[in-house]
Amino acid sequence: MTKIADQKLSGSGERNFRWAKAHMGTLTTLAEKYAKSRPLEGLKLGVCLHVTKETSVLIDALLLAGADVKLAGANPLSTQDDIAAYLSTRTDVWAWRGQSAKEYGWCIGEVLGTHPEQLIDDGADLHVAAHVARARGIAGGSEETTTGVMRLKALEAQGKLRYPVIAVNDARTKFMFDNRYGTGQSTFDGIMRATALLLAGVKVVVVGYGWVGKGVAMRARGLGARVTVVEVDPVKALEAHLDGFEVSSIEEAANEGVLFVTATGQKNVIPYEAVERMKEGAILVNAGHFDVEIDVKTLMKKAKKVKEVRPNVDEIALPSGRRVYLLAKGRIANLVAAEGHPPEVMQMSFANQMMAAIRIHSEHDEMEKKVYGVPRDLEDEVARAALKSMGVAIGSPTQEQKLYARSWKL
Ligand code: RBV
Repeated sequence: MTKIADQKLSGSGERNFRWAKAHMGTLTTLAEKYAKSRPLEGLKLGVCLHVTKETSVLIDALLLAGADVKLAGANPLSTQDDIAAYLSTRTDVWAWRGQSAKEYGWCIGEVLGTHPEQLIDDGADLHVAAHVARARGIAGGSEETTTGVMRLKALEAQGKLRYPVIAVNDARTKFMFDNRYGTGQSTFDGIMRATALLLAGVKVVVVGYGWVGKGVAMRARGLGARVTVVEVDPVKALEAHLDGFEVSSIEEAANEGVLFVTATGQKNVIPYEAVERMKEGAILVNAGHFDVEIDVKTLMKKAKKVKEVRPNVDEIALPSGRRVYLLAKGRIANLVAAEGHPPEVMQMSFANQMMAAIRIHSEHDEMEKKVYGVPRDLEDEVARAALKSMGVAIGSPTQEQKLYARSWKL
């Protein structure tokens, strides 16, 4: 009941699992605690996450807490085949790198076919597939990323959500760190592995100034790039301006940029017309969950020639005679061209996932068919544990200070 690329990679997968685990103290402390109490004993848990070394540490924790886990990858190109091989020695896995869209959907179908009682998802493809199948037998679930939460909130607004979901993405200990510092670093990790080009002095255009865009723009600046932000939300555009970035429209920025990074969760934020105006050699990178942010479809239709010039780099000859380069086929480049976010960041996201899974399991009867946030006390618990794992000590307010904060009266 497993389909992966190559079982022989499991030794390498186990080494990478151990490396990540050693840097994910927040999650492993929780894992040790729940390995004793086993709050997920016997729970059939369907999981759709990027199959990475960090995810293997979460899967390990869920298994130790007693869950019966079935795993599919959350993107056709993001699976680390050695990790899939290692995890398949411990549970059922349907994931390999380089799937067609059809194979990707098939893997999700296999997980649903095991009749899970609860789901963990990244991007909501598993949740949506479950809903198409009327979500029979599913008591609840959680969601990892902005795009997935957007999709689930849309279902909720239409009155179509069939079970309670915890939006792990909406925890401050997730989005402020994973989306910003995680994507900020791993996107450039992907860009550098794929292109090996210099970033200092280069005009980088970041499309979107949400938490991901902020992280990408901040790291681009740190690398010495000249950064322009494209943002259509007036408040976010203002923020980018006061953060000291050039702020522009995609039409304007298209003429100037050398490296373009999308981080919006929206479709066609780099339309084909913008690509047509770009300089010779411009590089296009997507850091958002789905491959819809750059209009790759039209680009491929119009292209005179497409050729892979390096792993994860396609050279596209345009009708104008100019060439542009597309990274990772327009899919989430930090996971396709690099290894995703670093473990120290994912320990927080996945500690939230672990606690969300336990909460849904124990409380779904009292919950409504709604998208829930993560309670503030859980966020604080994760932040404290993360600080400890990073060797940072903080104080606490005195009794006098606590009283002072509450002392204001009319
Ligand atoms: N993401 N996972 C990893 N190393 O396992 N890296 C990134 C990893 C998740 C991240 O939480 C983000 O919200 C999501 O991928 C986008 O699909």
